[in-house]
Amino acid sequence: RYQAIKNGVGNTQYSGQVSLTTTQSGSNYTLTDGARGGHKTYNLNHGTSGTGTLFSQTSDTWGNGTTSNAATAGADAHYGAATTWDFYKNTFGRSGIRNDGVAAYSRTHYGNSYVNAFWDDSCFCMTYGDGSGNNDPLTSLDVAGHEMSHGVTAATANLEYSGESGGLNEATSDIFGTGVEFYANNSTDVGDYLIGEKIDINGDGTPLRYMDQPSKDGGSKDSWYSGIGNLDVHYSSGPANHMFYLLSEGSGTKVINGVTYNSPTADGVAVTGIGRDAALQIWYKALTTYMTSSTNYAGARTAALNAAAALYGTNSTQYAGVGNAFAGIAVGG
Ligand code: ASN
Ligand code: ZN
Ligand code: CA
Repeated sequence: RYQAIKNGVGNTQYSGQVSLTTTQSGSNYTLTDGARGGHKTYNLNHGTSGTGTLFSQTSDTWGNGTTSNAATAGADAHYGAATTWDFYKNTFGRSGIRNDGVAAYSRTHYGNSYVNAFWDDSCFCMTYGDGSGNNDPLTSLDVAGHEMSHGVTAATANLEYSGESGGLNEATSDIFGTGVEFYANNSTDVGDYLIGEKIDINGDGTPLRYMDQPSKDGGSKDSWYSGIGNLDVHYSSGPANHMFYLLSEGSGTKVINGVTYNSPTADGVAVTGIGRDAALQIWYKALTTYMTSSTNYAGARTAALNAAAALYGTNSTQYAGVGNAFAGIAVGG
């Protein structure tokens, strides 16, 4: 049967109106992205196993911006997968999560009032719950980028998901999820150094995590200390998130896209940022070339210094910036 790659329209819940790559098959359109490995987006319709049904309809306009239309979450998820694909391809030359050109797939409407989203390496797939009261799907762009980046980590350094390496694994997902959000350059979903600011996961509109000062979430730490590996990985990620913010933007107060950040350093010494683009390149090279499954915070510093040396040289401001940013989270030589 005749199949063609199409440019559909998504009326998303979190990112406004976006273009979606879809597939026309006879008189139907499906959420199948033929431009990015064939990524498919499914509707579990509140089930918790299998794939449910592929989003399919006779119109190529998807969702209505609210949870009243099941395809809205499909549009957000499909947009998140495409933007994550494009971020990795155009920022790092990485073709898909495993760098083999193969797409994952997405499942939306998992369970009932399920307040989480997760990557599963065994199915090579992404799953999104609908959030509290099935009203706040976990399909925002930074969450999508966070979760699929777990697949990238699994395919590269494979940081073990416990102890300090677990915190580094989590931070890597926050770092690249944030990279995806900035990459999108979406006027209704601007980039920030907050995680989950759109999904109202706390019920009071506050974000899940803050990279400039992770302790603002009430559980994460701003700086490394011996024993941080005993925390939940979503809290021991704090120092690495903080390091990435310092490396990108520097310490102190700064307004970016209308959000005010205030980033302290462990030793009170001011840090100058090297810019987010260079910080992303350094973290990606560190992850994919120098880190291993057991890398800890000290090892992450060495990996990032090695990456900065390879990319920019040891006399560069970028190399010095890595040392300064790690000193800012109490990880030194
Ligand atoms: N959403 C969670 C995360 O990516 C799922 C998990 O517990 N791994 O961190
Ligand atoms: Zn995670
Ligand atoms: Ca965000």
